[in-house]
Amino acid sequence: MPSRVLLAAVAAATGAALLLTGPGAQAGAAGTSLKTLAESGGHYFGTALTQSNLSNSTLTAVASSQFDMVTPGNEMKWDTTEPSNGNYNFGPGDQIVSYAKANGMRVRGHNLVWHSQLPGWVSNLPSNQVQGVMESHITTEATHYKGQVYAWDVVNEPFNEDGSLRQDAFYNAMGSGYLADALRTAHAADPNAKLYLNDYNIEGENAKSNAMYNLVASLKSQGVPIDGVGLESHFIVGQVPSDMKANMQRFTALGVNVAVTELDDRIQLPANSGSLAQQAADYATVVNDCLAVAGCVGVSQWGVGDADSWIPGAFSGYGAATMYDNNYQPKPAYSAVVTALGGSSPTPSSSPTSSPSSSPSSSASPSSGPGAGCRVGAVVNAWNTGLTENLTITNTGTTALNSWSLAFTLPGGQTVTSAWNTAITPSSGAVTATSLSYNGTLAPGAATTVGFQATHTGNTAAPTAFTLNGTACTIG
Ligand code: G2I
Repeated sequence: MPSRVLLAAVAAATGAALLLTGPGAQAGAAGTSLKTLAESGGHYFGTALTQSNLSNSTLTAVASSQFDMVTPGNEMKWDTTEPSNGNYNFGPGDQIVSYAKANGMRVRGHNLVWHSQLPGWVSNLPSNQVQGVMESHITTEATHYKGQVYAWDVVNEPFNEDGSLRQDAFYNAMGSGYLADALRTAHAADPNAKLYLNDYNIEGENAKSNAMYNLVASLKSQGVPIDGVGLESHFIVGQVPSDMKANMQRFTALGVNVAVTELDDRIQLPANSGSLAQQAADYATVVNDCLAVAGCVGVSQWGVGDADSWIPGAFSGYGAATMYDNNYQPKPAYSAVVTALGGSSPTPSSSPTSSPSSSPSSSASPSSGPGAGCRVGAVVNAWNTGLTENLTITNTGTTALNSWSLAFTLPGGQTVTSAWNTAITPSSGAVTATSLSYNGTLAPGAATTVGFQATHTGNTAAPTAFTLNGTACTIG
């Protein structure tokens, strides 16, 4: 090929590649996205949007390209929709529905009955008027949106942490019967909408989720229309319950769907490559748990990007809870979710670099011999086609290291795609992970944690042997 033709071809290819970057970037060369990947498995991938979000074109570019389900962040709540008795305002909610329709997205209605964002006039009603007002509110709102919402969170957050019902205006007036009454009223207004009870801290098995389980079982046995349970899933990084899948399965065994309705995973700021990697593993865990449960219909993130998240305002010092950073660039969690959904993982702009640092000087470190010793603990988080692995390296010897290199062999089929706190080369087979400028020093007894993300073809095992600066390490 003449060189100028080659140059033109390279330029064209480069141009095409550039089109795939930036806000709303597609996930890979095949033009995949969260929504197309989710849809290929019969699921949806949603986000919450508020009215003010709609005027941010960077945000909406991501929203419309990546998500196929919208939950209005505030616009369908009682304080907006019926600020005074009998006076309804559906304008803000209608704007969200119009945006969703224009972009081929469905809507999760959120919510009809909730103790919060409830106008004072409802809480101040004499108790013998609450049932009528609640039924009117549900009927009017669900009728207004009839045929336009896929699902309703009919009652939001009914439980206290100990599994007792909140003593809000509805419970105080009607007792526990308000839940069945709300569901029946919503069903009468929009028989095709899926009706959900939604709550937080019910993702694992605990007193609150047990109470939700018992409630759903009781409602089902009475023939009350209930289609699903929403697990809000507002997590702290590293704390996704290990029994989330089992918990979802026990709900679906009752004959209802489950959905992850408000996913975020907050990090103590500032985020670093380690916390972002753990967040990526957490997001992958949640998505994989949903995919593994027949009857888990989809996952929604609460907000598009970190700039839209409620977390910094509610939890001082925490943030970075979504898959997109403040500039709507995808974070490692985005890649992890793409991979979990079966796509090919892009390299997110904010992922930790895996480019090799300058080679450590071998003379700076002792090799095997008197004074040398090490221990390596490996923790693997795997999903269907990918994994993350954290390696904690402890200097168990008596001599300080100034730099280190850790040799190990990756199980067959594993290929490293990115690394944090280390550089790994080559990407498969017998590899070496080397220290970076800031973690080469390892005093006797000191430990450092590094890690990597890899694709796999079925073998998700950790390496079985490690050698640090030529010394064989113990495992554990
Ligand atoms: O709190 C996070 C979510 C927990 N589950 C139910 C969701 O409905 C809830 O969403 C949040 C919204 O994202 C926030 O935007 O609900 C909050 C209220 O409980 C919303 O915050 C409120 C602020 O507290 C108000 O000061 C503000 O006027 O948003 C209002 C509207 O912007």
